[in-house]
Order: sequence, then C-alpha cells, then structure tokens
Amino acid sequence: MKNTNTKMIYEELSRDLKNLYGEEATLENASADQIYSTIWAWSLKKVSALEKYGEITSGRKIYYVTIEVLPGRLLGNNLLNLGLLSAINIVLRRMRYSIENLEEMETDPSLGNGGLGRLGPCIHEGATSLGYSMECLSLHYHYGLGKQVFRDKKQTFEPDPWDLYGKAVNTRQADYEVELCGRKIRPEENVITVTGYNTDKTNSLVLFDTGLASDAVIRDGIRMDMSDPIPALTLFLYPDDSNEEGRFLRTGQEYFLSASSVRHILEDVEKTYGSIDSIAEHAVIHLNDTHPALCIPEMVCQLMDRGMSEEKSIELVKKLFVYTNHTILPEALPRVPLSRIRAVSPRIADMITRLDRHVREKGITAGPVLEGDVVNMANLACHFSYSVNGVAEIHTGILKKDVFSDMAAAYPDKFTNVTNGIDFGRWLRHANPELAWYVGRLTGGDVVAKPSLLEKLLRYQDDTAVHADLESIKEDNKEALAAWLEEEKGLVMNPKAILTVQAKRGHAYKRQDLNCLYAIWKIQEILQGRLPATPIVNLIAGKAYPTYEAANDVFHLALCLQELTKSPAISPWFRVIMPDNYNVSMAEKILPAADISEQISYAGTEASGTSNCKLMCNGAITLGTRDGANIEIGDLVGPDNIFTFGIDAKTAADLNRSGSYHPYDYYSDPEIRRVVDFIVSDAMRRIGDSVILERIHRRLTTEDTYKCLLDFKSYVQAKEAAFRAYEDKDSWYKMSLINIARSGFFSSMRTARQYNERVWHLGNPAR
Ligand code: 26W
Repeated sequence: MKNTNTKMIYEELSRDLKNLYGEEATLENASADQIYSTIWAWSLKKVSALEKYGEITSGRKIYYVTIEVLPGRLLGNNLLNLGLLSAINIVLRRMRYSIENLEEMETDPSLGNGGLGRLGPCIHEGATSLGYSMECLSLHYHYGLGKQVFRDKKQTFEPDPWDLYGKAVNTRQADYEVELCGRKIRPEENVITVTGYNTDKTNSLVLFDTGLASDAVIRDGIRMDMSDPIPALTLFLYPDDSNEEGRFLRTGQEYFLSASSVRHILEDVEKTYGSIDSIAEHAVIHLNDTHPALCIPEMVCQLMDRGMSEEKSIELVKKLFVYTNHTILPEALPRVPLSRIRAVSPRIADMITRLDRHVREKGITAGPVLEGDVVNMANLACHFSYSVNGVAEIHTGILKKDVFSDMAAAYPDKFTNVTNGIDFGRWLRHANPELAWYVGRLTGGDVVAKPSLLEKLLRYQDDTAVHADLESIKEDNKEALAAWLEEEKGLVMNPKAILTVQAKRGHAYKRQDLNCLYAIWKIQEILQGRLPATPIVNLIAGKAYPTYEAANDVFHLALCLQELTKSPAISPWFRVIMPDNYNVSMAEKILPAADISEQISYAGTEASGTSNCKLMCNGAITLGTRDGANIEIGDLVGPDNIFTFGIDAKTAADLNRSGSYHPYDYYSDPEIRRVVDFIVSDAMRRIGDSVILERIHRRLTTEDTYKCLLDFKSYVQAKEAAFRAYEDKDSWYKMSLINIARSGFFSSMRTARQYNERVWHLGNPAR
C-alpha cells in the first residue's frame, strides 16, 4: 500500500489481530467477526487516546440530563470523527470487506423512543465538534425500549439487549449514594466516550445504573413484575405506566436519574474546582424535557446539605438550570401526585412543597407548581430554570402564547427558541457517503465541518449534468436499500420506484393513518385503471408505545396494506412497505434513499421533527403541513421547493377551541366515504383483524382527533402533485439540490452555537 496512513493502519490492525487471535491470524485469513472485533478494539484505543474535555477548567460545562438517548452505532461514526474512515475502508477493501458490512455486527441500543432521544446525541456531537465541554447524563437501560417484531400484522416487543456495545462502556462505582424508596443505592456510572468531528477533544455520555437490575422480574416480552421497583428500575425505558405500579416505577426512574445526576455534577465540580462555591460559573444543567425535573428539588436539598441556606440554595438553582420543552401535548406534560413522589423520596416531596410556597411568596400566581396534591412538572421546570426554550419557531410561539402564556408574561425574558439540528457527520457523510463526497467536490470544502458551505450548490441549480449525478446517487441508495430490505426483512422494494417515507414514532398526531388513507385512495385508483406514471413505494417505519392502542391499531392497518399491495394487481404500481424495528442504523439506510419526506402532523402538534431535517439534507423533498421545523424548511427553500398542504396551526387551534369539527361532515363526502369504508371492507377483513379495523373506522368517523378527514383531500392533491413533479427529472433534482443546499441551517453545530449564545453562556468555549 502506497499511502503511509493506510500502511500504518494495516500494520497496527495486523498486530492487534495477532494479539487477540494468535500468531497464525492474518487480516487475509481472519473471519469477519475477528476483523470486526479487532477494528472495534483498535478504534476504542484511538478514541481513549484523545484528550478529555473534562480537563478544561475554565468556562462552563453543560450537563445535559435526559431520560432517553439514542446514540446509534459507534464504530463508523468514531472512525469518521477521527478522520480514519476512508483510510480504513481502503485497508478493508483489500480483504473484500467494507466498514458498512462490518458495522452491521454492532448492536444499536434502543435507549430512546424517537426525536427526543436522538436529539441529545446530535447536539452532543455538535457541541463536541465546537469544543464545548458537555456531558450527557442518562440511564443505563439493559434492554432499552425493546425490539419491535410484527406478528400477525401486529406490533409486539421483545427485549433488545445491547451487550456487544458494552465493550465501549467504562463502568465505575460512584463515590456517592442516592436514596430511593427508603434504600441507599451506590450508582454505577457507565461512561461512553463521545467524539466530535475533526477534533482531538472528547466528551462523555454517562449512563447511571443501580447495579441491582434483575432479569428475574421479566415476564413475557417486555412486561415485568414491578412490585419491587428496584430490580426493575433500569431494565427498560418507559415501562408500562397503565397501572399505578408502572407509574411509580417511572417516577422512581426519573428520581434515580435526577438524584444521580445532581450528585455526579456536584462531585465533578468539587473535584475540578475544590468547592461548589461558584458552581453557577462552572456548570449549566440542561433538563431535556421534564423527565429530569426532580433535579431541581434534589439540587436545593444537596446545596443545603453543604451548609447553604434554603433561600440561597433556591436562588443558586435558578442560575443553574435550563429547560427545553419538546411537546405541547397535554398528556406528555406530566402531572405527578405528590404522594407518589413522597413514596420515592419524602425529602423531595417536602422540598417541592417549599418550592411551591417560594413561588407564591414571590407573588407569582402563574403556573402553580402544586395543584392540590399534584405536581405540575413543567411548571416546576419553568419557575426554577433561568431559560426555557422550544425547539422550532412555531413551537416556541405556541409555548409563549398558549401552553405557558401565564409564565411567559411573568418571566418575559426567560423564553427563547433554539430550532433543533442534526449531526451532518452521521446523517450526511456517514449515512450517504456518495452524496457527501459529491457535494464536497462541488462546494470545494468540508461540508461536515461547515454545513453552510452547502449553499454553494445553488450555483449548480440549473446544471442538468448535476441533476443527473444527483439522480444517479439517489438510484444507488435506493438499490442499496432495496437489497437490504429484501435480505434482512424479506420485503420487496422496486428500486426504480419513487420512494416516499414517513419514518417516526407511531402517534395519533403524526397521522400515520392519513398516510394509510392515501394508500387506500391510490389502491382504488389503480384498481380502476388509473395508474401512476412511475411506480410508488410508500414506506412507513417507527415504533409505537406498546400500550398505545390507537397507534398500534394504525400500524396494523399499515401492515394490512403492506399485505394487500403485494397483490399482482397492485404491486407493479404501488406498494406499502413497513419494516420492523426502525432504529438509528435503519434510518441511516432509509433516509438517503428517500425522494419524498412525509411530515404530515396535525398543524401545531409536532414540536419540530428531526427526520424532516435528515431527509432534507439527503435530498428528499418535504411533503408536509405547516408544522414544526417544516415551516423553517419552507422558508429556507421557498414555496416552489416544498409540497405544503392542510390547515395551518391557527385554524387548527381555533377549530380545537370551538369544537365545531365533526368528522361525519367529511365522511359524508362520497370520495372520502369510499376510502374510509375500505378499512372495513371484505378485502381488508380477509387480511386483518376485524375488531381492530372497525375500531379504526369508528375512531375516524366519530372522533378523528387530529382531523385526518379534514386534511385528506388537500393531502391527496399535494402528494399527487409531488408524484407528477417527479416525472420532470430536471426540475425534481433542481428542487432536491435546493433542499440540500439550504439544509446547512439544520446542523447541530448551529443549534449548539445558538444554545451557547441564547441559553448556556459558556464563557470561553474552544471555538
Ligand atoms: C411518556 C412520556 C413522554 C413524554 C414526552 C415521553 C416522551 C416525551 C417526549 C418529550 C416526546 C418527544 O420525543 N418529543 C419530540 O422531540 C423532538 C426533539 O425535540 C421533536 O423534534 C419532536 O417534534 C417531538 O415530538
């Protein structure tokens, strides 16, 4: 090998392989497993050789506390950040391997549920790349959310262990103890090193565990005996909370995360600075949604234990915490009985009472912390954080005008917006190397380090040769996805079809059912001989919470449509595809292949969305409502480069308030009725479960909380317009190019920078 870098890597790997598997082992005769393990261990050595940010002792450090985290696979991402990805691929090619094949051996931990869980790692990576000192604190769930398996066209879950990943985890026993349900627990801190792009600095992801989790309490699937919360505490993310035992367990998890985080932070500051006297100069504690809000009373208690008065402790806390809200749905703004918190920690319950009194004694009547015996966690977070933010312009607006309007009036300077961002290293360079290389060549720079360089693509917007190149990259990605879907999931996808993708958590407000209604409409069109010019693949992916009936029902509908569209009368023109167990690594395969990004939530309900940004930078065109970050995408690309439909958030809010929406009014339209009634047709009943299909039909015709029938026609029109537009490849790839060019705004480095300017105020970060 000519290149010294690759030669050196080859020699290092050969040596490491021999150390692991004996003198006989060579890279040429080793198994894929042995090569993977060798590269994995080698990459971890390289990562741990990097300097630690923790050593920086000036400026503030961010402690980002989150109940869920979706770090994704480490190997490829770390190699990219270390600048070794291309070189290692050259080395591997000699053995007829590629990093893409090998990294399939790494488990992908499902320690998160969706956008909230993935956002943390994206911001963490952005902050690390910028040189900010940031620790992400979460729980070490043994099985994460669970592995989604479709049985009989229904979603089930199996435990999803992520043992392999354990090799990257450094476990240490904490020096402190936390008290939970009357028991003293010394947490385990499981530390994973987080790398940034093009920097030799690293940060850490710290996952707390009780060390007391026991598989013996697991019953079937992800159900558990929760009578004793301690052995169950760190087994699964979001345990079933349909009964009091489950709700108690969740509060226990939230308190364990909060107590461990606060003790960890105090210890970190004490160790670094010798005391906690000026902690607000050295630390900012970021509450990623309300789940870790018990950090606030815990911190007051801990400061008081260190000799500070209550008043001073509370005032100090107000300088330490910031809170990001990620949802306006009332059911996800938790209200927790004080008695439940008391059963987990009497001291914390007492402190919440005092914090409530503190607010009232200041004469602030907005947003009571205690409403009778119920703790409003979002209000607690708002009062005692110095900054509260939403995650897209429209979402922050709704928080200020509606959800927290009283609080925004009481604290006019507290509320701000920081629109979400994504890590371009993972979502462009790593997920779509061909596109990343190509746009890098056209822009003449490193678009991962500086995503704003993508703007330079605009000068090629009318260049038909560039359009053709973009088309050929998209085709390659579709072919790779089709091959993977067939091999791994047994699903047939025509790589020549137009691919429209809705990949996200299953939730009524995200309206996967609206997508299914379109599918039915299209099937009926095809059966009547109106065929699309290009075949269509309508891909839906995501997990729904196991006990969330409405979302599970809609997944059943989608799976029935997947079955139905296998029919030879339909499949050549239209197919619904729903692969199981959508996770970060599957997203890395699906999103680069997508032509259309479906962002069809009911206006005003999707805080931001992040798959919309990931799809955008991979050249997909948004088909969306005026919701979340879709609006900012629309502003960036202009109305000609996005397909917008449906009522806007103001109309939606007025309609919700007036209660004047009756789905039956729309159901009486013959076209809509024909589509909706198809759900309970004989053809569908032969494939699916009639009870579920009838339930969906009833929900749509009598409740339709998120007004699918109202937006249906406008959605069909917009989707059909998108498919028509696809037929003119030059104008389609011009749109695609403009979307890629304008996507740099959604870099998580921009997000981290804005958090620093508007929220964290770090002092003197490295860049
Ligand atoms: C079950 C309790 C619960 C409550 C809220 C679980 C999870 C939540 C999360 C806050 C919901 C969530 O994931 N929100 C998503 O956050 C993303 C990152 O900001 C946004 O892009 C999504 O729009 C928002 O739905």
